[in-house]
Formats: sequence, C-alpha cells, structure tokens
Amino acid sequence: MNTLVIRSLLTALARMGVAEVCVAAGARNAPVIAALMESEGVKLWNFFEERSAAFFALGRILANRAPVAVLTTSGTAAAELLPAVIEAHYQGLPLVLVTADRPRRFRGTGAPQAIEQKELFGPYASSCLDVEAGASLSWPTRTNGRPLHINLCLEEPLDTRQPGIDFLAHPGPKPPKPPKPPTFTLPALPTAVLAAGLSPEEAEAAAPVLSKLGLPVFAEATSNLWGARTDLRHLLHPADDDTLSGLDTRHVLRLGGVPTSRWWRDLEDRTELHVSNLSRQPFPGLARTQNVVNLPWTALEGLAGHRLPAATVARPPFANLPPLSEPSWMQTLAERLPAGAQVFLGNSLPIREFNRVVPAVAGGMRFLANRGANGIDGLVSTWLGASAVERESWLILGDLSALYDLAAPWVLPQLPKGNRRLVVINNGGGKIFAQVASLRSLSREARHIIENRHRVRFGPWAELWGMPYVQATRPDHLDRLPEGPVLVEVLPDAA
Ligand SMILES: Cc1ncc(C[n+]2csc(CCOP(=O)(O)OP(=O)(O)O)c2C)c(N)n1
Repeated sequence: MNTLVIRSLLTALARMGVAEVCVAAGARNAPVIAALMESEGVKLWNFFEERSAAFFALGRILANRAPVAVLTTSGTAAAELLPAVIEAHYQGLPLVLVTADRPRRFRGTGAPQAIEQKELFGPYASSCLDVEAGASLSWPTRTNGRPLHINLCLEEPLDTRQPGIDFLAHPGPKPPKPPKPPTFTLPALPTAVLAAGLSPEEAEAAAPVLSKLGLPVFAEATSNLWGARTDLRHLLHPADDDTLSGLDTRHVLRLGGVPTSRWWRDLEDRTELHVSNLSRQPFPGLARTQNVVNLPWTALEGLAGHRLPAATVARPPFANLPPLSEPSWMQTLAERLPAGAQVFLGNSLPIREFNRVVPAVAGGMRFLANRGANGIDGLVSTWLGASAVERESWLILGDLSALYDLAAPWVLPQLPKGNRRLVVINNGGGKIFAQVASLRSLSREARHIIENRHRVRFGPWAELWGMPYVQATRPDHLDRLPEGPVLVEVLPDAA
C-alpha cells in the first residue's frame, strides 16, 4: 500500500515540475526518502531541521522559479514549515509541502506524533491533499504558483525497500497560456512609478516600457532595474524615504512587490492620491480601497501605450554620512559588491539602508529579499538556497536576523563551490526600533527590551560551522576575503 502511494506521489511531483526535494528525516517519512534516493533526475538536499529546509527550498524557488518540495516527518516537524509557507504565499512561490502522517484514524487520539496535520497551513496553502494509502487518488498537475500541501498518511510497517522513479520521464507542465491582457485606463494625473520585488526577467520586461513612459521611477534594489539592459538611469531615483520626501505626485504606479518605504505606508491615509498596482501578486499592499486599482502583471504590455504627465521630484538635501556609521557601511558595501553578484538583502534596516545607496552598485547585480511577510527569520537559509549555483553571492542582514537562523549553515557542505559572503551588520540589537519616533519616549529599560540589546559576537558561530570569519571595523578589512564561504561581521560605529 505504501509503495503504491509513494510511487504515485513521486510521479505527481515530477509532473508538477519538481526536480529538487529538501528532506528532513524521521521514521515516518523514511520510506519516501528511500524512494527518492532510488529515483533518477531529482536532487535531494538534506537537513536536520525543517525550518531551514523550508526556507532553503524557498530560496531555490526564488533562484529558479520552478516548484521545489520539502519533505517532513509527522508531528511538530510539519508545523516547522509554517513561516516559510507564509512567505511563499505572499511572494506567490510554488513551495510544495509533503508531510508524512500517521493514518487518519490516529487523529485526535493524542497517540505519539499524531497531530492535526490536515489543513495545518490554513489559508497559506492553495489546497491540502490528505492522501491515505489505498484511497483513490487524484493529483494536481500544476502548483499555480502557490504553496501546496500534500499530507501523506502511511501505514506501518514503514518499509524502506521502496523503488524509485525517473523524474525526467515525466516532463513538467507546459507553461499556462497567458490570460488576455486587460484593457484599462489610468488617471491622467502627474505620476511616479514605485518599483520593488521584480525578478531579473520581470525587470527586463518592464525596463523598455518604463523607458517609453518616461516617468520618474523610484526603484528599490530588488526592482532589479538599476542594472537592467535598457538603460533607465536618467529616470531612476533611489526609493528610500529621504529621496521619496522630495516627490510631489498625484498618482503612483506601483510595479512588482509592496514597497519597503514608510512613504508607501503613509499612502494609507492620503486617500486623494491615486494608486495603480501592477503586480504578479493579488495584494494591493494598502488596506484602503478608495482610488486604488489592481492590475495583473499582463497589463504591463498595455502600459507602454499610455501617456501620463510626470510627477515632480526635488532632490533631497545632501546628507553627509558619518564615517563608519551603519549607512556609511552600506555605501561601502554597495561600492564593493562585485559586478554580476547575487545579493540577498535582509529585512529591517539593511534593505532600507541599501535602497538609499543602490545607485552605487556595479552592473549585472541581481537582488533578492523576503518581502512577502517581512520576516527576519529564515533569511540565511533562503539566501543559501538562492545561492546554490552562484559563483558570487552575498547576504547582508542584521544581527537579530542572523540569530534566528543559526542552524542554516548546516547545508553548506552540500553546496557547490562558490564565494558566499554572509555579512552580519552587528549593531547590538534591533536598531530599527531606535528610529521609531513613537518608541523614543519609552524608558531606557523598555527600549532595551524592545531592541533586544546584546553584546553577542558572531565569531563562534562561524567556528561552529567551519566558516572563515572576518571582523570588519574598517572598510579595508573587506579587501582580501578568502575564497569560498566567509562570515563577515561588520561592527558599525554607534550613530
Ligand atoms: C520573525 C519576525 N519577528 C519579529 C519581527 C519584527 N522585527 C522587525 S525588525 C526587527 C529587529 C531586527 O533586528 P536586526 O536583525 O538586528 O536588524 P536591525 O533592526 O538592527 O537592522 C524585529 C524584531 C519580524 N519582522 N519578523
């Protein structure tokens, strides 16, 4: 019974286009792991814990845009996937969750390792297939760009003598026929574009359209427009809050993901300002509905035919960055990132500070971030997944973010050779909260707790995973990084 259902699961995965599986083993999923190991044409990554496995899978999807599966055993092992599933939901990524389970009759009994796994991911999975050996099966043939949960109930004995399949014998799904582009009008008002969260392919498609429109474009690093082949430099502005404060507009055309800036959040109350969202995701990124229009990504084609007046942009006053301060370090990093590198930006201050200095980057860079739910968890794992076949890949993240993902480097020995630079900006806590005006009136003790101030240093973390470690207190400490993976701990001067 198990053999039949496992074979049919693997065939279904192959037909969905899954060619990589991240496994975290237990006894319950061991038969599936055995079958995968007997299979051809599928890459396995192995993990001792499921959170990293799921975020790593997310990174693989970000890099390849193909579905990747993560396989867990039963019980809380399955629950460990939730944060990555939420991130995949908001980014529209096809993360396939295969959770081994005890047979259905164990549900609600409190029997060992039997929890309520069916529908465990609630609204964050497009559907949950609760599959039991012996029952008739109907598998989906595509993931539709969303997380999909397959809960696989296996009977004992958990026989690990399982045959594999040839994944390559089952070609993945044909790309869906693109829906007809919509016809739409846009308000004939002074307009600025806000762009974020575009894959390099989406950026290449958007760049000629933006060039035709000739409007000012406030482009975050993750818009991937700064290095696009169509040169837009004359239209581009950094999308940090200082620069946005000089924008006077009546209409915002938002391309791609939800912007990072405070300026965007404040649009919630500026209801007179029109917003047109053009995104692969269905989320408007604002709760207000007045003067907000949502267009699918296929509207991009039609955009080039529109003529809209340009918004006016005043340059922000020149800000002198104190040397060795955190913003100044970001400038240094932006200038030193090697051309063509992949760069993953951590949430909180790193992505915001980098957005200010992005004009300094060399050509051909590709930027990524987890901006679906803006979590500071799973960032190292997601980056490692995205970096898997890169020669040069950088992660820039905060210290608390790094502390969330201490197990992530487990997978390093499984990755092909590459210069992976893990840069922790250690400012001794969640310093973003020191910038929140409403928190400044709190007592010192309260701010201590909110910022989680600490004196942790990251050298021992590097040692734990056998990574070379560089402590950087001056830019020239970045001059000669060794080949291969390196942990760089930047200690900025306190502002
Ligand atoms: C999983 C998760 N928990 C909590 C938060 C709320 N949060 C946002 S930023 C932040 C502090 C981040 O600290 P750090 O990574 O050191 O970056 P810094 O603020 O110093 O740039 C926290 C706790 C979050 N975004 N995600």
